[in-house]
Amino acid sequence: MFSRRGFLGTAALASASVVSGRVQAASIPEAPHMDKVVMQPPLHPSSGPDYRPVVTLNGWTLPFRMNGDWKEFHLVAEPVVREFAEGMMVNLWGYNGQSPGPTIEAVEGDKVRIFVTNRLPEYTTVHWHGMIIPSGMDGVGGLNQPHIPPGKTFVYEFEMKKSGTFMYHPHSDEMVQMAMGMMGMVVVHPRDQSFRPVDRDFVFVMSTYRVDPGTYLPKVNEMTDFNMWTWNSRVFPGIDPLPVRLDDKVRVRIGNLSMTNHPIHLHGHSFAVTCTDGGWIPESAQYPETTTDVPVGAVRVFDVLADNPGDWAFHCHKSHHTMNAMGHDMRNLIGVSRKDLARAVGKLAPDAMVMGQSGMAMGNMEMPAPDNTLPMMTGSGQFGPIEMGGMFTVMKIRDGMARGDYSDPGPYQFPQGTVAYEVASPAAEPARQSAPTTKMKM
Ligand SMILES: [Cu+2]
Repeated sequence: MFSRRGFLGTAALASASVVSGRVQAASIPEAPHMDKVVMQPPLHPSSGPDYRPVVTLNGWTLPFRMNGDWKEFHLVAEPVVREFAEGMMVNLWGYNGQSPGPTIEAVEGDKVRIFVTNRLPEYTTVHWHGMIIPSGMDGVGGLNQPHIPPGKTFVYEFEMKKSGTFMYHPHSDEMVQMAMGMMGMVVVHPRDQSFRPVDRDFVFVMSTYRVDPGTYLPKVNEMTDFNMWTWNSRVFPGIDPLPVRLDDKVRVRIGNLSMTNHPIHLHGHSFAVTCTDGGWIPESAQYPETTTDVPVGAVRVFDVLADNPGDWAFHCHKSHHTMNAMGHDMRNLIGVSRKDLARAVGKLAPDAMVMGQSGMAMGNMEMPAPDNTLPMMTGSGQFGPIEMGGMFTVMKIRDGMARGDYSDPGPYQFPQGTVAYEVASPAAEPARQSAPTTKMKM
């Protein structure tokens, strides 16, 4: 990582009145690189206006340097290897060592200069989704700028006109580049720190991939039939939990750059959507929810008061989005006698496994899978298998956590007598309405 102090001396040289300075290639800041796939601690600003930084699930914030009154960032578009969860590596494209790229944080009113170096084998651009910027900085290749050829560096310069939550992604061969994981989030903090402050602030972007079992590369021409449903290119149990201190005010910022909507659901609380990529929602227009749909190409931000301690599931409510790669052509066999079926199938395919007679619970089942393939439903908790994959994680709300401590507090210690329990003996047969014995008159 580079030193920001070393650049303070240049402040006097730059004129504060210059809004669009053309910079020399020699002054490109070093590009920080990340090799870890777990949430990095919040990056507190050491220069410029102060703010309470966000944390990125399984990700990090891109450090900046001040150059005069400009905040300078350096993104490097490049091939990366991303671990979706332990046991599965995927060859993606991303930025600065990871896919998605690092979160870019700034403050309303900041002037930012973002260098983009292209180390991909084809051209690219960066579009700043939702941000109010000059047309020539909007990043649609061919329309707003020439595409950035491989090996070249372009510069984007604009003012962060409004605070909020935005996204970045290419507008250049985007079917391929988005399917390969090129995206990231932008958080612009309000200049007035008293505007809707929170104690904890999480951000992530949702994306989907088609990675066939046993392979390492997404199919980039897939349009609908995705099989990996990811938050920051991770799937459960690889997605970081959200550690929260009891009674903290928590903000969760969610971007959707997948090709379908995701109804995102938090257990144990109600929340209000407070911001979209269009801006802050007035308090008079907010209403309580427990699930909010995040449309394609949109951001939804909710604020929640974490006043209910425990381990709370936090997930997409489309059931197949909380699973990993699965066979699509499975028949529904609930209620079919496994013995009869096994006998019939066994004649045709001696190694076949007949499943699904009483549902598809997989707690005690180990299925053979090709290399680099995660189980369809996986993960375990203190009471047994969780049987999830994809877009699922846990908000862990604990009394006694330190402010700003984002370490995983481990499983919840349930107070005695607060967990659903088995009763000693079966209840009496429930009363049932018996069928009418006489014919009804029609
Ligand atoms: Cu979903």
